[in-house]
Amino acid sequence: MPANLSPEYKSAEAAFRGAKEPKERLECLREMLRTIPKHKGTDRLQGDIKARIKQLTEELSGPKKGGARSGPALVIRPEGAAQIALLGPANTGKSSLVVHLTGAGADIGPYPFTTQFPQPAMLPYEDIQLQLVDLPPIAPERPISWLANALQPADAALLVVDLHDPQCIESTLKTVAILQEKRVSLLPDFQSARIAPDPGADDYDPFAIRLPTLIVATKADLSADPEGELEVFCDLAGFSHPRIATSIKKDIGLAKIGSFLFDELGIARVYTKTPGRPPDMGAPFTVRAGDTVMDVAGMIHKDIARALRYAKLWERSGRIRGRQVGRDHEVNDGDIIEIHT
Ligand SMILES: Nc1nc2c(ncn2[C@@H]2O[C@H](COP(=O)(O)OP(=O)(O)OP(=O)(O)O)[C@@H](O)[C@H]2O)c(=O)[nH]1
Ligand SMILES: [Mg+2]
Repeated sequence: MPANLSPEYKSAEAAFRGAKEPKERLECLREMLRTIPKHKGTDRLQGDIKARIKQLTEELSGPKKGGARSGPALVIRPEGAAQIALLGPANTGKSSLVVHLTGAGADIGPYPFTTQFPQPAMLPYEDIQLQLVDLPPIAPERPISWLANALQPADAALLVVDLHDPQCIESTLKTVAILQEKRVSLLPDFQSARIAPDPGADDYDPFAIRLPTLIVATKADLSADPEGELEVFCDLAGFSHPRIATSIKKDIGLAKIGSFLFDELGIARVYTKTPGRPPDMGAPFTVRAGDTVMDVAGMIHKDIARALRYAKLWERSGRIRGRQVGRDHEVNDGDIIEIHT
């Protein structure tokens, strides 16, 4: 990133990175363009920002006279504890997987390029839900202009591969290369993916999308040794990512996907209670490992976060029972908190 960017620009960029809603992101991009110092050193970045503004504006515009774009949403609003994008070559079983994991309806076909638009569906895991986003195949034959914007809100990805396809390695590497061109990297390590890159670094790219990725091999029912084949595939293709072999026909490996994502994304469920009443164990707030009492309060309401003085906290383990904690106390999965303002 070019040096001498103004503090106004930097704060607009920080807001952009934090914005999940497409509309909010568009506003941040406009603010970035307004505040970026206009000189040669920022030409490329200015061009990038303009291109993103154009794309997002088109995606957000509803049906218009004169035949502008109308139709399904291209950016899915995040819901549930995390958003997970399904990526992969054509016909690997992405839509089938989403249907089996979520019970949603979707277009499934024995031919490539069945799915054309992002399709969200909720995967229940214990008392929370993870949002899966089925996507069209990523292949050189069908470029997807809106892909980078669609992946911006995602927290993680499933790279879905069909080992039964003789072209599997080649087409998967093409998928990864297309993503790379769009500055989307599929990271093998969920832990280090949580550490945000330093915006002050020389090679910092505000448009880089880093998705911790689980490789999901489908159609394990068609193979005598799916796990062995998956290992060979990852060796040959050079993937060090975590991996699971699955089949929807024989129900292999499917249950592991939700628990893997829950654990590796560091999702923590926090239940709330009001003084003198039992806790609400129905719908937990979901945060990430390392988040604080203050973060949970912010999810309840901005005003509550502002007025927060302390909380009383109960741990699921029973180790802590009603202890007073400060706003910076880091919460754990299963905690119950009572907010005092
Ligand atoms: N034997 C077997 N076939 C499967 C399995 N999962 C999916 N299929 C088949 O694979 C084909 C493709 O499935 P889709 O779910 O449409 O694949 P997709 O990746 O969404 O395809 P595109 O949207 O075109 O990229 C269909 O014929 C499915 O029935 C599986 O676990 N075992
Ligand atoms: Mg599909």
